[in-house]
Amino acid sequence: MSKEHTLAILKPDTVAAGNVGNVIRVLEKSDLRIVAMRMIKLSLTEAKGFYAVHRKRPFFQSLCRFMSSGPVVVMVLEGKDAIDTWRNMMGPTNSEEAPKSTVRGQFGTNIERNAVHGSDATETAAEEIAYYFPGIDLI
Ligand code: FUP
Repeated sequence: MSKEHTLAILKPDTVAAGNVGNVIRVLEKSDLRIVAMRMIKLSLTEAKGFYAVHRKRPFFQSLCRFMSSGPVVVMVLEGKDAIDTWRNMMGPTNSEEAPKSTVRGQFGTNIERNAVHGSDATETAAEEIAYYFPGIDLI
């Protein structure tokens, strides 16, 4: 796979803990490049829209409350196999099970407060990037 783009979110726990710079440092030392970035606060409705695929799951309400509890940083990352590369850097969903070498292992707390999000496939990456960066011109 050649050059790819993915959406990363530094979740409210990362911002509240003052770990935005730490995650950016990890990214800047990696083979990925941050090509767009902004800080926003999701409304509860926006969080529900973003995680709509999980709307029937028992953790949905709590997840959406958490995601709308404070500012987040949304980013577009670029690089070779960016989607898988970022997900490998993130580590598994549950921060309690994530190796310390991963972002979720280092900066997350549990399965809900897990520090970061990353798109999981080419189509979702395109949708998520368009949602947070409408009209962005990625080559
Ligand atoms: P991931 O792709 O690793 O972000 O994980 P999922 O798409 O399965 O889940 C999306 C988000 O839902 C996770 F980041 C955290 C949250 N979640 C929970 O809060 N509880 C669960 O049991 C599973 C996921």
